[in-house]
Amino acid sequence: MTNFTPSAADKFSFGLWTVGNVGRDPFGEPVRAPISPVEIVHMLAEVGAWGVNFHDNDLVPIDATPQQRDKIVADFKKALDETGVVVPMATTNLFTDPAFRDGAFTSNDPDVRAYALQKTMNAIDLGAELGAETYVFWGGREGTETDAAKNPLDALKWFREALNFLSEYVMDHGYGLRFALEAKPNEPRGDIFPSTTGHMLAFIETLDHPEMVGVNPEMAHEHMAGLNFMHAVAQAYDAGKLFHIDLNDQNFARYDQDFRFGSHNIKQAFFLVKFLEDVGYDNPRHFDAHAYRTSDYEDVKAFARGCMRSYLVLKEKARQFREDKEIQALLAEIHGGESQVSKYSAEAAAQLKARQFDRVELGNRGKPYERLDQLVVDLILGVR
Ligand code: GCO
Ligand code: MN
Ligand code: MN
Repeated sequence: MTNFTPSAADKFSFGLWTVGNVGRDPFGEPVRAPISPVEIVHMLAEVGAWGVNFHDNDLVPIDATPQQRDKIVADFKKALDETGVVVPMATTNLFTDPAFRDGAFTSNDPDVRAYALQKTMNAIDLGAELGAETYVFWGGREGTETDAAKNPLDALKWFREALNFLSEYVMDHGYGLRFALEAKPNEPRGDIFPSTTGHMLAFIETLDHPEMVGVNPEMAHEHMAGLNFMHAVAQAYDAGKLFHIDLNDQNFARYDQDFRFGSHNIKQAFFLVKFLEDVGYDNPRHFDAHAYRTSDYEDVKAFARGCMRSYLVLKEKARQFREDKEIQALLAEIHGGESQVSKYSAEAAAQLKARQFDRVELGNRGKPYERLDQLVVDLILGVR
């Protein structure tokens, strides 16, 4: 039995914007005083996290002078060195500044699109300088409220051009970064594109350098779209594109709640963790969540510890699932032997056409999924 203490091997990371979230919402002012990136790194070390991620402007304010930038980066590096916290991922803020009111790479304004590229190149330099290996693209305002304003084909073309440009930029500089595209269906735009992980996976294949581009699926975002997150993650993994993951929690059919991982849909969180552990996922496990607005910073630490603890508890449950004799016996029964058809040949097709099936008997075969699922529920609830 483990004590659920996080270790570097778990690759648990948090964004500066997550534990540093000051609790502003559309209806209310901040409830927590801002804390510096250096303080956040120390807090993350204290709770046992492995990595810290940032948007360019989480670390360096958008209007900082080059001298201010250098001082901030030096202080941040010192905190990383002192604590051993690493920077696995970096990204660009392409949504806060009013310049991005109509999006960044997909703004209808070509000057804004060019500015977004310039800002991202600078942010990539910053990320690479701090050791990031993954660069996330979340299109915060890439979208519309009215389809009268923007043609999605133009938006896709502009987004593609931007990613192609930036891929070459990364290669040209020998940065070795991989891109991870993060989808979200809406908020803050009425509709954001591409809207789900599935859309992103299809889009990646249209790029000039698809091999360096994967996805960063987020649990809350797929839940906002009413989808099964684990299925999206599995499809990304199957495509060799699961470069990064944003873990949090969320009720269905709500705004982006960004709750503590494992706090709401425990069963879905279990199947997700089980999937990641079963396949041996080895990229960062990033908690893109924030503490309740009611929390003070002590409670923010409880939030961060809780994200990691729930992951590790569910990992232990996944191990129990694998070792549970009754569950495994049921699974063996359910899976019913080897596939009988795999590769096409004229002979295999002819044989299959000639075979007699007892359709009625096939239809009478029940599956003990209720029994199986209750065993899983008992396991998750801790009574097995
Ligand atoms: C959101 C997103 C962001 C991104 C972040 C990194 O809904 O606000 O999830 O938190 O993950 O910008 O790209
Ligand atoms: Mn989100
Ligand atoms: Mn996210």
